[in-house]
Order: sequence, then C-alpha cells, then structure tokens
Amino acid sequence: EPRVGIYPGSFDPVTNGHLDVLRRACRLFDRVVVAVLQNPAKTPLFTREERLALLAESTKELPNVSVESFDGLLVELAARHRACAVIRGVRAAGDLESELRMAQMNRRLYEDAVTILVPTDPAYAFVSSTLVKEVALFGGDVSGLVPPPVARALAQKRARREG
Ligand code: COD
Repeated sequence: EPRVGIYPGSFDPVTNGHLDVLRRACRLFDRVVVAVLQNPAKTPLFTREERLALLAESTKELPNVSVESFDGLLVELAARHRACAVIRGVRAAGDLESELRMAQMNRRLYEDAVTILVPTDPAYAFVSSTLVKEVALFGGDVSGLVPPPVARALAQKRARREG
C-alpha cells in the first residue's frame, strides 16, 4: 500500500516556509496531499480556487504532490486517503502548544492519525501568511519569502485595492 501523507493548512497564501516543509516531507512518502481548508474561521484574502491554483503552480516540480481542498474534519480526509500521517511545520516553540493540542485531538478522533511535526528552516521562522499579506498589501517587498506566482498575485490584490 502506498504511503500517503496529508499536509493541511489554510495556505492563504502559500509561503516559502510552507514549501520548505513540503519538500522535506515529500521524501518520506509515496504521495503527499496538500489539503487546503475551504472555510477557515477568518475570511481569506485568496479564494479557494486562487489558493489551489497558487499551490499547484508552486508545487509543479514536485512529482508526488497533489493539491485539493477540504471542508469538515481533517481526520475524515485522512481516512479517505488512507493516510499514514498528518504533516505540520513548527517554526518556534510557540507553535508547539497548539500543534500538540491538534495532534492529540486528531489522534483521539482517529487512532491512525500520526502527526509528524517538521522543524522549519530557520530562514523562514518569522514568515507567516498573515505577515506576508500585511507587508505586501502595504507595498513592502516579500520576494524571497513567497514563490513568484504568489508575489505576483499579492501585487495584483494590492493594485485592485488601491484601484
Ligand atoms: N515555515 C514553515 N512552516 C510554516 C510556516 C513557515 N514560515 N508558516 C506556517 N507553517 C506551517 C504551519 O505550522 C502549518 O503546519 C502549515 O504550515 C500550514 O499553516 P497554515 O497557517 O496555512 O494552516 P493552519 O494552521 O491555518 O491550518 C489549520 C488546519 C486547516 C490544519 C486546521 O484548522 C484543521 O484541521 N481544520 C479542519 C477542521 C478540523 O479537523 N478541526 C480539528 C482539528 S484538531
């Protein structure tokens, strides 16, 4: 049976930090499914379709990665894919608290859900989708922190807002 990993998130938008974790996780699995949460609590800047397209473009050189969106419980998606692991990135100690709670809740909901926490590249430890959006929408330079298609999409969002 192929070993499938699920990499869930809001990815609003995907950053180079997310991609670093994904690249490293790819080598551990036959297939990695990037799972984009359809309805995050906060209203996303990028629509589901935009987030999916940006992820697809940013991961096209990774042969064993697919991208899809999901709604509802992550463990249900994991069960549907017969996944052996959920992958999450940890930037700093602060991330651990909520990641552990989520991992333990997911384990309670679905015994087979083993969460793998991947320490992120320290070069991207300060990068979050939230900060990247804020800086980009005020005209700051985010190149090097996000893949080029995301930098372009952020510039377009800014232009439309300033419109
Ligand atoms: N470098 C490396 N990794 C990073 C960086 C960075 N700079 N920034 C973020 N990451 C990591 C995060 O730690 C995370 O592992 C991953 O990238 C995705 O991050 P986000 O911010 O896009 O995703 P989140 O945290 O909003 O995702 C939350 C989920 C969608 C996983 C969660 O809400 C969920 O599972 N929802 C479905 C409903 C459910 O099952 N709820 C019960 C959960 S116990």
